[in-house]
Amino acid sequence: MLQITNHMPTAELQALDAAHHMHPFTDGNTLAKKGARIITRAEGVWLTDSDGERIIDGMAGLWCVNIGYGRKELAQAAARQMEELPYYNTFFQTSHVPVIALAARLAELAPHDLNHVFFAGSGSEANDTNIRMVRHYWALKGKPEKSVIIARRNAYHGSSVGSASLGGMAAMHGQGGLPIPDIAHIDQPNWYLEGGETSPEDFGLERARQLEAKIKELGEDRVAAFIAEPIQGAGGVIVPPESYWPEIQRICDKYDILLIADEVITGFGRTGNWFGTQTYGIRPHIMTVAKGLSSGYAPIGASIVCDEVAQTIAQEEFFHGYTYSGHPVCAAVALENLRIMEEEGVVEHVRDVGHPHLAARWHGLGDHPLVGETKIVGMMASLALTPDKAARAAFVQPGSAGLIARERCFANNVVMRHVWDRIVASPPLVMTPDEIDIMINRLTKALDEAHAQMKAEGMLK
Ligand code: PXG
Repeated sequence: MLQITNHMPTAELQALDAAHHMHPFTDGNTLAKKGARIITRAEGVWLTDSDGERIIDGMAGLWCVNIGYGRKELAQAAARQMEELPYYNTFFQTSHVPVIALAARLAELAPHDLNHVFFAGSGSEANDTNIRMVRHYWALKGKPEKSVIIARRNAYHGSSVGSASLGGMAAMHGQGGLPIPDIAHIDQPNWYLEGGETSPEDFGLERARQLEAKIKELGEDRVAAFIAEPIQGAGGVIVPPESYWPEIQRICDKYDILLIADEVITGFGRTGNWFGTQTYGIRPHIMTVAKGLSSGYAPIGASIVCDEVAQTIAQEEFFHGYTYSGHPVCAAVALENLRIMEEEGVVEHVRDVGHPHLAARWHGLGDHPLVGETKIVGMMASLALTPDKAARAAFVQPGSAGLIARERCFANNVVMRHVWDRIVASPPLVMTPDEIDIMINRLTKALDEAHAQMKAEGMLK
């Protein structure tokens, strides 16, 4: 058997990667020419690559490694559980200790009456569960025609057929015959790009009222649910105007439709509270969680469901479930992660230390000639790149500037994502002020270099 080790030369690893590994969301031919960056180790907020470079992780992996890398307690929890009970299912009227403990803990942490947990292996799977659960809920209520789920353009809810249908990414819908039937989309509350001369608060109300208009257009008797991320993550960390969520809540309350908050990114401390719904005062019937639930150490997701919906679903067999629903090893890792988060006060660290320091530095970037807007809630942040600050202008080729800036970040050993021409950051929640300074100093240098390159290429006004 081929031995793949960390001591192989980078070029050999890259060649094998290009020959055999199909990457998610990647243009395979372009990557094959360039060669993937190969990460070999990580500790705290620092990654090490196969050339021995030390890279500061401004993305917590993929918005998930909230407690940072290298926590031995999580490895030990996984090893202990593997020895005791590596697998058992939760079908056929059986259960096991880690899944019981995790469900009870989540019921304790989740706000108001979100007391029931249906487990999945990822956020995509959990959102697929939600599609079936809310439609089945209305069928059990004697209203099977209430099956349309309203979501938003530029939302991200996952990559499976169902969850990508909920998502509002046009490029994803263009591949593989999406969306599935009975999904409708309204516009996102992206004031910077779409708000024009309207004030942010009026724009927030306008965009929320699209939900009301869509419910009226379809008929209240056809609409099952509305799903949204409290703050869009993969869409570019789009922070809604303050007026947005209260109006959405009013509309969901007025019309008889369920509210699903997709907390896959915003859950577990990211916004400075345990959940983004608490930051915005939202009362969802279902919350989708994944990522930060285990800090990415093990694949696990879940739908956390309110009493009324869970009690209705319990009326008859729900023909739905995954082999790994409530996997004992993943559940044990998630429990240990939540224990550490609570005992070490990670959410308080975000609120009292991480956010204030990062926010001050992040807003400081607003003075940069390339930056048109800075946004931050808790420890998720974005900035809009612009060729012309005063005009809130967009680049002629959307995404071109973001890509250059992202490449300069990589070259300066700081990981950030770009979404079109927004740069987004979502570092491990445990990042210290000194580490935040290193991250922002590297980002500033990357922006300076990107600015010089764009100037040379005639991309700026
Ligand atoms: N909901 C939200 C809000 C997400 O951000 C999912 C659901 C799907 O979760 P899984 O575990 O199935 O991936 C996500 C995932 C990016 C990026 O590039 C973001 C995600 C996943 C992959 C890439 O920003 N978010």
